[in-house]
Amino acid sequence: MRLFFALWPPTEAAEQLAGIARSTANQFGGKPTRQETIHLTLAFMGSVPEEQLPLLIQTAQIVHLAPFVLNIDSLGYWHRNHLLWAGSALPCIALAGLIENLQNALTKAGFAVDGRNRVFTPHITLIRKLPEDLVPPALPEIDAISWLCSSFTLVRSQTSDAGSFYQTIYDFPLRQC
Ligand code: 2AM
Repeated sequence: MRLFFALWPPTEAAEQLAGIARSTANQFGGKPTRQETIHLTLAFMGSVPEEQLPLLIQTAQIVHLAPFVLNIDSLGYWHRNHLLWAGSALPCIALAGLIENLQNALTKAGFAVDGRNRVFTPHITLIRKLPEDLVPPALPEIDAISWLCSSFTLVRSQTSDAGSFYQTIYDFPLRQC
């Protein structure tokens, strides 16, 4: 099973982000992310054997952190993978703490977290497959979109020609004990 942990925005925030994805894709080209698939990845696990699922869930349950407000207020562009994303202009300390705690717990339990040794830039992918010859654009400013993150999710990813499909496997409430 191809799995990842993510923050899933509430409907209103997802609607706003999907609107930005569509309008920006009209301007620059590329494939906007569908509203129902908008998310922020915390840890990408890649392929995990199904029998390891209980341990994976138990491991993520160790993470006890308080809910926090995430503020998405800027766009970024990665030429190397032709991708436009949304993120926070100022790093969110609570989000960084969640990513660090979760990835540490997973690694300690023996799971391989993809990109663990690279710089991890938390982002919400809004457009894929931007034209390869696109000159780095002056990105539009966006109004801040905020939401209270009170849980994170383990998600199964299935890809087909029609795009990526995500299935929630388990929700983990954020709470300090
Ligand atoms: P992306 O949006 O920048 O592609 C599901 O594929 C999620 O996991 C996406 O948010 C994707 O980020 C992220 N991800 C991180 N590492 C990945 C990898 N090696 N392969 C596919 N997706 C990855």
